[in-house]
Amino acid sequence: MSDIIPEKRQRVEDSSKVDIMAGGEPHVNGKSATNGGSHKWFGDEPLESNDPEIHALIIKEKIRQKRGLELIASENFTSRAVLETLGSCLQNKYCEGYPGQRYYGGTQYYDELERMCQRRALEAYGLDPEKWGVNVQPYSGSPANFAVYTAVVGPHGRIMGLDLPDGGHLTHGFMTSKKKISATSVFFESMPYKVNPETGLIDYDALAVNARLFHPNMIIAGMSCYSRNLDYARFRQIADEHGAYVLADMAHVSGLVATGVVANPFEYCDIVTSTTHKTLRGPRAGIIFYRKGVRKTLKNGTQVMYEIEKPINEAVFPGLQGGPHMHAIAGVAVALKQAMQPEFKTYCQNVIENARVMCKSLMSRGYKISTGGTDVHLILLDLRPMELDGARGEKVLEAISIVLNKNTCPGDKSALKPSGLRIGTPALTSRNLTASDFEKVADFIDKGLQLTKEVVAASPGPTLKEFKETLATNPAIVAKVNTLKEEVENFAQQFPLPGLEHM
Ligand code: DSN
Repeated sequence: MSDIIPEKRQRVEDSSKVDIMAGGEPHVNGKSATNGGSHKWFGDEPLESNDPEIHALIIKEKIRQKRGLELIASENFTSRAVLETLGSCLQNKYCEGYPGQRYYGGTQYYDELERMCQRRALEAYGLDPEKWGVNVQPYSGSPANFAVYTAVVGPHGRIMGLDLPDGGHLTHGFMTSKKKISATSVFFESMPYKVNPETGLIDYDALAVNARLFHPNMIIAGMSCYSRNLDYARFRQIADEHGAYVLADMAHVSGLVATGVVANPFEYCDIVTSTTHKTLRGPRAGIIFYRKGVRKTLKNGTQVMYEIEKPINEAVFPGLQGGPHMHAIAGVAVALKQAMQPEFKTYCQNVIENARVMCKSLMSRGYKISTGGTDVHLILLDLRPMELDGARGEKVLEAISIVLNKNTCPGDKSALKPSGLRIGTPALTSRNLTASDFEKVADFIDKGLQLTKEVVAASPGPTLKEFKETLATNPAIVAKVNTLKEEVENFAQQFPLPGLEHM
């Protein structure tokens, strides 16, 4: 016991599974806890007794997921098989380097595993290994994008991405007039393109005009909140005027691309990045596809080759990352295999169908949907006609166990007061909700937003603080919130939580 400091001794004594033998020697399951065997310092104790506080929070979160309606467009419920890889022995090992060239011993199974993931990634997207390569090591989408810019355009290279308030992503070069917010606008020169504030559709003509002034090295075709197919052919055409690369960040739609239910970026783009946990339903990780072989043939017949494979791989490791997260890479491999099953295509078709059903249902109740519809897994609800804003809508919906996020709408003057709500269907479709269930979800959203109007009316003043206080304390409002929350939770609990029901 001498090697256990008093604070640790206290924790041992707190554990219900440990009995203190005469002399203060902790024993677990009859074996000495300080002398090998299954003692808690050895690491064999279940979380529940080893760390009841963290365990309790996980249980609370699981209950929240089960009782709530998860509509965040970028989230999903991954499978039990993927969760098993994440909690497996693969989490223990360092594997810096690439298959066949590691900086650590003991990596023989990891080489096999990473190669398998690479093969499946190319297969899932129907890519010829002679023409495309893939790096499966990025920790997530943001580092994947940063690695691509580092490798392909270099420091202060010029990038053009959809502006964040117009539905783009932070890592597509986001900055404001006051501040370079994303490091991608600090280390690279960025100029945004926008959507048309009237239609909500990407203004490709304005992009073409601005590209002629900016002469980008890369144009990014990707989004975080845009409900229409991207016109990759048009991006290609605009980029070609400047010899620029086209990077598709297909993070949101990667499952939908794999199953061919939305436009395919691989036809027109040079590089494609993605996260793997959104519509693809895998673990939290990132991936980069890059072209190989001939980039273009000049008029004199000379072939210009793609020379991005080595720079991209070197940018990921050792440029920006250390050891790859092999447990996550194994999870990506599992998700990619699942994505090639016919059932996954049905799932993706349902994701889009359910988004359309919600869209129609909300529009029939008089709501305004940006772009007037959807081709993908999300819709953007514009609350300006209701004289509401996204922050207030999000708060009330959260109070009734509907989780989604506030979002700017085309033409919003301030990103600080977004006037819309982004609503996505991937997660609830994974919980087996069908079109008629999504009608019901639309009905709950409608009730929640009508209640939001009541909270605004009952607030003593116009600030968000006053609004939140009213929501939390006004007895009539609290009673309505509780009734609606109970209805939502009773409905949501009928549906299974993939991967978690057995735990
Ligand atoms: N933050 C994610 C989203 O919600 O769209 C993208 O990385």
